[in-house]
Amino acid sequence: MLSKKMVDALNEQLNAEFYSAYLYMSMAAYFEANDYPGFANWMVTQFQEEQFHGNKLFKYINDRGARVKLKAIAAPPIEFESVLAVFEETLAHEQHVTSLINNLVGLAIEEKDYATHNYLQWYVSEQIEEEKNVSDILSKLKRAGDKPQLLYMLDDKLGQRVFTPPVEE
Ligand code: OFO
Repeated sequence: MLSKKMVDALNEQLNAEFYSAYLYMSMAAYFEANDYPGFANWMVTQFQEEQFHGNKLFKYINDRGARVKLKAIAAPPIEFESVLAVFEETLAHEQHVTSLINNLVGLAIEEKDYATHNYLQWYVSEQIEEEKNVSDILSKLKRAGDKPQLLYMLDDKLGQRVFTPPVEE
């Protein structure tokens, strides 16, 4: 059985995942408004990934016989300084989410909740991927600098990203 403290913490994380989804949709809207359909597509795919992360937590809390309690989702920022600034904010956000996951793992260890500890390992691995994906894009953006042609090529490439739900074990 999950402790009350753990249920509250998992519900907080559920909210954080849906906030991430909301944040990335806002970034997609910014890109759409600034004629970067490929970057917008990448962010919409990220939105779908975050929904998947949230849904996975929803299922776990229910499977353990606890109660999901949804809270208000904070409003994300709407305006951004540049393409580079958006991806810098994305990396900072993912690093923040990694710290939230690490705190959850810490709580699971503290409470000797080995089932939740085991369950959270999926998120630990996922965060490595999340940070790496954004870091790779940031390196390319920095190399492209303000050369419109390179930016266009990167936009085109990121337009090919599609969401593939991970196979659930
Ligand atoms: Fe759910 O990983 Fe990003 O925030």
